[in-house]
This record gives sequence, structure tokens and C-alpha cells, in this order.
Amino acid sequence: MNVYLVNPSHVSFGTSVITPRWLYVLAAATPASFGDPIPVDETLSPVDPSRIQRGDIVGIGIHTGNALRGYQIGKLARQRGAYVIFGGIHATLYPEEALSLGGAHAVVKGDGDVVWATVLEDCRRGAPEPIYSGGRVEASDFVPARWDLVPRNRYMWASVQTVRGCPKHCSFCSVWRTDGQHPRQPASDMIMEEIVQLRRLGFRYIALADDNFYSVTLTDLQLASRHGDTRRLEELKALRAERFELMARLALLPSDTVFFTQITMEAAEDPAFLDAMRQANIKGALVGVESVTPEGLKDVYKSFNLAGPGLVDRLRAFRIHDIHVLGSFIFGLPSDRPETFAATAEVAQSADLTFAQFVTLTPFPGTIDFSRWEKTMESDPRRIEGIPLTRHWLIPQALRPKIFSPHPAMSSEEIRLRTQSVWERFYSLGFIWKRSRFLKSLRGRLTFILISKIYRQMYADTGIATDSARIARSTRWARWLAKPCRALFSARPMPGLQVPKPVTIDVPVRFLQVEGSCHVK
Ligand code: B12
Ligand code: SF4
Repeated sequence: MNVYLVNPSHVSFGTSVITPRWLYVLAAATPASFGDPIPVDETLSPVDPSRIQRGDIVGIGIHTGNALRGYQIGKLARQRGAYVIFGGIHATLYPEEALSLGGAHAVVKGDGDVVWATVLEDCRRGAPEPIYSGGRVEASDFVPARWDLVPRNRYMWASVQTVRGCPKHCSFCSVWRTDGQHPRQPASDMIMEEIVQLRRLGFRYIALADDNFYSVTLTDLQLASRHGDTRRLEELKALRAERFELMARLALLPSDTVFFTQITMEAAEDPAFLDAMRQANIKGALVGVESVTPEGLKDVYKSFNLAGPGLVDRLRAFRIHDIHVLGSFIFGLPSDRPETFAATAEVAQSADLTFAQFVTLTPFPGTIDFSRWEKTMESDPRRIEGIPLTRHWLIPQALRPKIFSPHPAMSSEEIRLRTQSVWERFYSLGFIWKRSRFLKSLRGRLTFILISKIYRQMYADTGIATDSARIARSTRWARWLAKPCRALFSARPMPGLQVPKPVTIDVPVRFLQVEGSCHVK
């Protein structure tokens, strides 16, 4: 009996950007008595159904974008007599769908780290339950990934997680609802062991698959202090101290290690934190800028971001600390107007961003935006292949429309075209060349141009492309460039590398003026 873990994708490139972390976490959560699970990442190559035998167990992890392909695989595997188990964010939100359309015997809702072993045992007994609640496991129960099973020389970046959950509540995001608002940070020992294992294997680019690396803000500390909430204050200070301790240990790794994370722009308030990031070789971060207007920020419940000149200063603060920013912007917010596009392009250009992405507001399941949109669509009779637009992920890929939230002042086509023109402008040769000036050598600058163009091209699939011809063109382009690009990211394996020892640190804390007294030390 084999255990297969399948990451579905309708396109395969032979090579991929980031390791799908869940594959290697669930592999590690598989008890030894089941043997080594077989990870299959379809972004590399499609699953071969003929290898699946009666009695095998096939675990399939889905997000909304790859759910339909996951269901195809589930049905195929079930026809071949395997037990089929679904998990992942989409299965967590729509367990019934995987059971009725994906051939699932069982669905795991939430984290798989702990419950996976029970599911496997139940399958072995021939009695899986339809639904398992994995819940939100404590950070101390996070399972470190089994990187010994990762195929060699296929990925540019590996992925390690240092925090699950985010205290914010942005309207377009499902993370705070599924992963919760309490940051769960595993001990630095586990994180360091994984990273060292990856360096031993020849990875030096590591994406931190974090929801929000800046888990505690100075405002959080200030509020807890002001409310006299000592317990909360101590908890927050401990979380903050853990961040600094982790970063101090990351700084002890070989200096050519490159980390990339996701973070709110609030971190710009905290130079000590940015300094620690620089020392830890966190060279880049995705920052959700979302909107350059106060109204836009309000639309998405993100008023903790800044707009106007303060915004440019905040973004530049990262660059001043040598942290490159991938700025993420959303178009199609209710308060957006035609002039918002040019204003956004201007900010993206003047804020020293290294890369930027411009996405259109998409109502993802599990979000506040989705619930609202679903309600407004109740009376919409439109169907594609009999499927209502509110279940767009079930529409075959070739016919699937790009979903736009209805806008009070612009048509979807206008939003699409204007978004496209901002992409074209930001990634025009002249602007990329200008942005590459932080690199000294001509070779470095030319490589930067190549990477910028690849990024822009690859993004066409998940970002703004709407017609299948364009997606096919982008896919061909990306496939052609993927291999040479991967070579840029490969590194010499370091089999002898040891895990840096724990460090004791003094957590730098700016004194906060709280109604005349300084509470936080
Ligand atoms: C890192 C990350 C990325 C990275 C890397 C993706 C990759 N290849 O791994 C990048 C930046 C490339 C990325 C891109 C995108 N992402 Co993303 N990403 C994340 C993030 C922050 C962490 C994912 C992760 O690795 N977690 C660590 C692993 C261990 O956790 P996990 O995947 O949840 O798996 C656990 C459980 O779900 C469960 N489980 C998972 N699978 C299975 C399977 C079985 C059988 C079982 C039993 C259990 C199980 O057990 C696991 C261990 O507990 C999540 C947020 C989140 N908190 O999930 C968003 C998230 C998954 N991304 C999201 C989105 C929207 C995207 C994009 C579409 C963004 C865009 N507009 O382009 C693209 C899509 C890319 C693609 N085609 O896959 C959404 C998905 C929403 C949805 N309903 O589908 C999320 C939830 C963020 C959000 N804002 O809401 N992403
Ligand atoms: S978008 Fe970012 S900051 Fe907002 S809730 Fe999601 S993870 Fe948190």
C-alpha cells in the first residue's frame, strides 16, 4: 500500500518556483509504518494514474484555484480503488464539494499535522470518516517538513513557515478566518533544523511561507499597556522576543542565504526590527500596499496602512534597511476611479519598490468580500456549463472567466485594461533598467531585467490574463525560461553545515509614550 500526496495543477513546467510546503509537512506527519509517502507536484509533472493501485491512499491538497483539477484526480484515484482524502484551504471551506465532486472518502478541515495519522489508520482499517477536524494546532505541534523527499534541482525556492495566523482582518483575505488571528510561532529550533537541512541539500533561497512576519506591532503593545492588560502585554512581548531570537539565529547561517517573507508595512515603524531582518538575510518581503488612497484602505479594512506621502516613506524604510519590497496592489476597489491607476503607478515607481504586482479585487471564498458578493449574485441567472459564477472554480479552466467584484463607477473591462496598462508601465524596459541601478555590474542589471520580465510573464496566469490564448502564450514563455532561471537559484550543497546554537538576546524596545508614562521595556 502506497501513500501518495498530490498537489494538483492543470499546467506542468518541469520546474517550479516554490516548494508546496504542505506536501512535505504531511509526508513528515505520515507514520513510519506506512513507508515513505510519494509526493507528486503537478506543477512539475502530471500524476500518472496507472501507478495508483487498489488500497493505496491518495491525499490531495487544494486551494480554490486548483480545486477542479484536484477533483479530477480524486475521481480517477477512487476509480482505481484508492482511498481519497482531501485537505487544504478550499477543502476546509467546502468539504461537501470534495465529497460530492472529488471522489473523496474523507476531508480534513484545518491543519493536517496531527490528525493525518488518524486518517491513515482509519483507511488501513477500511473505515475512514467523511470529515475530520484538524483544527488549528498549537505551534508546539507543528510538524517539520521532510525535505529528504524533495526532488533535487526542480525548485528555485524552498518554503519554511515561521508563523501561522494574522491579527488583522482584511476583507479580501481568508487567512485570519481559517488560520486565526492569534499568531502561532514554532520554536526557532525547529525552523533552524529545517533551514540547515535545506542548505545541506543545496537550497539557499528560502521563502518564509508566513501570513505576516511582523506579528506584533508597537501599537499592539501600546494598547495592551494602556488597557493595563498585563497578561496580554506579556504575551505580546514574548511573541516579539521570539521574532528577534529567530532572526538572531538566522543571522548565524551562511551569509549567502536569502530569505523572503510576507509582512505588513507597519514594520517600517520599527527600525530595530528592520535591522534584525537585514542581519538575518531577509532580503525581500511582499508588502500588501493594496491601495494608495485612504478610501481604498477603508474599503478593505486596512486602515492600518498609510496613504499619501507617509506611504512612500514607509515603503522606502524597507529599502533603506536593504530589504527589497514586492509591493502588492489591488485594483477595482469600490472607491477606485480612473485616476487611481495613474496615482498607484506613480507611488509604485517612487517608493523604491523592486517588484510590484497589480491584482484585481477577486472575492476569494472564506472572505468578507466573498460573502457580500455571493449575496449580490443570488438573483444573477448567468451560468457557464450550468455552473453559477459564485462557483467559478468549478467552471472548466478554458471557459473560466476572471471574476471581478461589481464596481459602482467602472466596467470590468475598463478595470482590466487600466490594470494591464499599469503592469506594462511598471515593467517597461526603461523603468526596469532604472530600478536595476542598485546593482553594480552590467551582468547583474541584465539578470534583473530577465527576472522582472519572467515575473511579469508568469504572473499573467494568476493575475490579469483573461483569455486562454494569452494564458497559453504566457505558459509557453514561462516554461521556456523556467530551466535557465532555476539555474540562477541553485547553490552548492553544504552537507557539513551545523545548526547554529540558540542565542540569548536583549530585545530592543523603543519606549512608548503612553499617556504620560513609559510602560513597555
Ligand atoms: C506561501 C503562500 C504562497 C506562496 C507559495 C505557494 C506555494 N507554492 O506553496 C506564493 C507567494 C507563490 C503564493 C501564491 C498564491 N497564493 Co498563496 N499563500 C501562501 C500562504 C501564506 C502559506 C501557504 C503555506 O505554505 N502554508 C504552510 C502549509 C504547511 O500550510 P497549508 O498549505 O495550509 O497546509 C496545511 C493544511 O491546510 C492541511 N492540508 C493542506 N493540504 C492538505 C492535504 C491533505 C490530504 C490533508 C489531510 C491536509 C492538508 O495540512 C497542512 C499542514 O497543517 C497561504 C496562507 C495560508 N495561511 O494558507 C496563502 C494562500 C494559500 N494563497 C492564496 C492565494 C489567493 C494565492 C494566489 C492565487 C495569489 C495571487 N493572486 O496570485 C497565488 C496562487 C499560486 C498558486 N497557483 O498556487 C490564498 C488562497 C485562498 C483560496 N481560497 O484559495 C491564501 C490562503 C492566502 C489568502 N490571502 O487568503 N502563495
Ligand atoms: S491580507 Fe495580510 S494583513 Fe490582511 S489579514 Fe491577510 S495576512 Fe493579515
